[in-house]
Amino acid sequence: MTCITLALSKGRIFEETLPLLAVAGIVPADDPERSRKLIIGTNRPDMRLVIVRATDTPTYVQYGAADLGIAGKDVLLEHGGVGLYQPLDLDIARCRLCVATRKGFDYAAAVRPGGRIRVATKYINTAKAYFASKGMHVDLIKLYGSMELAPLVGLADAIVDLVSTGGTLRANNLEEVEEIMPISSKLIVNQAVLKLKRGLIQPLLDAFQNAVNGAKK
Ligand code: PRT
Ligand code: MG
Repeated sequence: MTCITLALSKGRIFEETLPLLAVAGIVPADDPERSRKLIIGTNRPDMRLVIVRATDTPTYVQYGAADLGIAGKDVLLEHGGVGLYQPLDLDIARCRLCVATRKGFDYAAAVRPGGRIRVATKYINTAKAYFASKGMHVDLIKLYGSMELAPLVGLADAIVDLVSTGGTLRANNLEEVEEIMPISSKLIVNQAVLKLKRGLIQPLLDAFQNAVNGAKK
């Protein structure tokens, strides 16, 4: 039997994907928040889920270890999208990628021609492209978590990070000074797999498309 493997990260992507899977008639056999299993079956004998770190999802799909996956645009931009087909924006796990500084920091002055700022982020590629497109000179510092701390302790003048409610920025006396782009999660498919397993994958793509259309109504 030909099988399909879908890569998902636990947390918000898993939770917001559940209703879409339900519309497609797919019900996971376990809850990854409770189970320690990394491979989870579903009610469909030809479909299973693999639970991965959010930043690893494109890698599993790129190499065909998973046939398809769901990943944030933030993660996809950093990955570069090699070997991936991105047929559908699922409009879930929405937030925005922003530049933020300490409240009161004169960002406008700091980024004037000739100025130079230090920016901490885990989105090095995206940040580099963004500031270059604006002709700004920045020194980028790679972090792996809690970017919000960096400006507070003098590691950086600004951060590039995701914001959804703004609560984390507020709690840390930071403010958003620029939006880089809106973010949502996309369905990604291994390019070779799409051709090889079209018969199995296409109905799934259609079901996801219907679920997204339904959710928008
Ligand atoms: O948590 P972990 O380190 O394992 O990995 P991860 O943070 O990459 O995964 P996860 O599950 O937290 O996020 C998966 C995807 O959800 C991201 O790649 C985004 O596309 C999307 N998403 C949507 C978010 C948020 N909203 C979000 N608010 N990802 C992270 N955040 C963080 C943000 O980085 C900041 O620290 O939440 C904080 C801000 O939230 P507010 O509500 O206080 O503004
Ligand atoms: Mg997180």
